Amino acid sequence: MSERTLAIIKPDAVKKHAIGDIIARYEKASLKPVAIRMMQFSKSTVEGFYAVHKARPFFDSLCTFMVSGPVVVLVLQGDNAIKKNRELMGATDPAKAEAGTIRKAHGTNIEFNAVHGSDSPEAATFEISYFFPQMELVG
Ligand code: IDP
Ligand code: MG
Repeated sequence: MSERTLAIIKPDAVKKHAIGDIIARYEKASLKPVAIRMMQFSKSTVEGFYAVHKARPFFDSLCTFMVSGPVVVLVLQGDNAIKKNRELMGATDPAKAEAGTIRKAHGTNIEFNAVHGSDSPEAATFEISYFFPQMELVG
């Protein structure tokens, strides 16, 4: 079933000039970009986006990381896009990520892990609408 997911190329990966490699991986996996936006998050933007993690001990550190430089926010569309993107990303901790995954290739540690991907249909709906009005999705 074709569905949509939200991906973010995080500040660490943008600084490493990995935008092109990461988008190429999405395309090769038949995850088609239907919206792309490069932006610098404000603190309130990232706190709202990661509100589900508010109680986690790493919340403040995560927010500081996510405002540390520009990010690329994308909507990806394809069959089983949510699960497929999670597989392409690899485990949260790059040290535990499988070979061939984005986090294995570009992640540094459990916090600086190169990419975000929605983890459920509910999260994808919230996350896509957080950044893109419906009319900006070209797929
Ligand atoms: P996910 O990105 O694989 O879905 P989540 O558990 O949703 O992982 O965590 C959101 C983000 O918070 C991670 O991608 C990572 O950047 C950061 N993070 C997760 N766990 C830790 C931790 O134990 N220490 C520091 N940062 C963490
Ligand atoms: Mg998550």
